[in-house]
Amino acid sequence: MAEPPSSIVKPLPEALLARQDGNAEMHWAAMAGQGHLVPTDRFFVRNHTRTPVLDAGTWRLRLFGTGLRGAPTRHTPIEFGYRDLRELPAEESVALIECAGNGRRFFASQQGEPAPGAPWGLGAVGVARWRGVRLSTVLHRAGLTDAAVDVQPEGLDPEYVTGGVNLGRVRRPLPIGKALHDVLLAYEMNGRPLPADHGFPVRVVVPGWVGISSVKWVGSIEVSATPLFSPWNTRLYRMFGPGQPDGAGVPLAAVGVKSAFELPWDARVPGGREVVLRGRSWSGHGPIRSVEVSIRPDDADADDWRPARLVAADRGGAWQRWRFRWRPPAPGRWILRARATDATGAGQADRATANDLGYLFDGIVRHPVTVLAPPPA
Ligand SMILES: Nc1nc2c(c(=O)[nH]1)N[C@H]1C(S)=C(S)[C@@H](COP(=O)(O)O)O[C@H]1N2
Ligand SMILES: [Mo]
Repeated sequence: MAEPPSSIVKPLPEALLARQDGNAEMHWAAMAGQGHLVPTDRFFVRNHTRTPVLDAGTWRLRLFGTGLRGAPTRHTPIEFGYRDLRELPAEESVALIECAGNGRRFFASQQGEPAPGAPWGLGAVGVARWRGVRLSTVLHRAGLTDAAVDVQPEGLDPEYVTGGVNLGRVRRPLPIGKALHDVLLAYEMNGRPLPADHGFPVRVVVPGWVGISSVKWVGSIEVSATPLFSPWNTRLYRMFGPGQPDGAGVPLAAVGVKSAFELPWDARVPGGREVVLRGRSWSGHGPIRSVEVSIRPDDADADDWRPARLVAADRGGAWQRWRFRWRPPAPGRWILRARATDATGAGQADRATANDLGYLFDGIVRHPVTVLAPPPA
């Protein structure tokens, strides 16, 4: 039987990516032996609808709003073409993009608190080398005024319809402080023009913030002297639920702390000899300072934490690789755990804060492996 048509353009080899509806999740085993960056062929894809195929020759970025000199309107925007952007001073940024729902399935499997939405494991995250123009450069050229408080990039992909309601094109306000700080309008990913699925010809890259901030296929940017609202900062991408003040938290910004082993789920590990376990940890709030690993035969809370060795080349980077030597004491089922602490002191606990839409899972993931019997001597 033929595969259903994909909303994604790039090939999705089973060894690298797992298809789930319109999205594709990276397999963590596909990062084993890789450097700091996630190769583009295995970078996760999250589409609200489908990847549009756009023409850089006719593409325009249109800026308008009350935060620009002369307050140009949607119909009288300041325009930039692809070549205009390419001629502006270029900058590179090695930045992490993580879906706010990454790790969502552990709310159900570890805490008995299921949440609707894409049932991501830990593979909705990636680090790439992005090249483009600073958003601040384009905003200043477009006539940014001191009155601007929010900017709202909007994508050129189809309008998003959910539960019978058309929410319009994907768009989400970004506070002017972050917009001017380290945000890129990227046209290259890992040294090549952006692939269609990752936002060709131009996407926003907001380092360390929830992926929805990094609008792909950007076609316009509203710059406003008053706060902006869209479904993506009001009814979506906030923490909803009983634990929240008035039932809803602030719009999500930086991602929390997470750790992942570069192993398949239910990996088979050779017995009878020392193995080196590898993984990565990250946080949107700052560099990772330490990582600890605990390995037990059961699912009980761990108390035997020991430090992992951090890869020196990643210090201060977008994420931190680490390794941990382990000699399995016996064949059978073992539970691997890793927990990290970032430069702000934020860490990972046994449970994450439950919330209605299953965002920001930052709990310690219990990763099962099977240790094989050693070969006879
Ligand atoms: N225009 C547009 N931008 C978008 C999206 C989208 O559906 N449309 N998805 C967002 C979400 S939820 C995430 S997690 C990231 C994923 O980026 P990637 O597909 O390049 O990994 O893109 C964001 N930007
Ligand atoms: Mo996302």
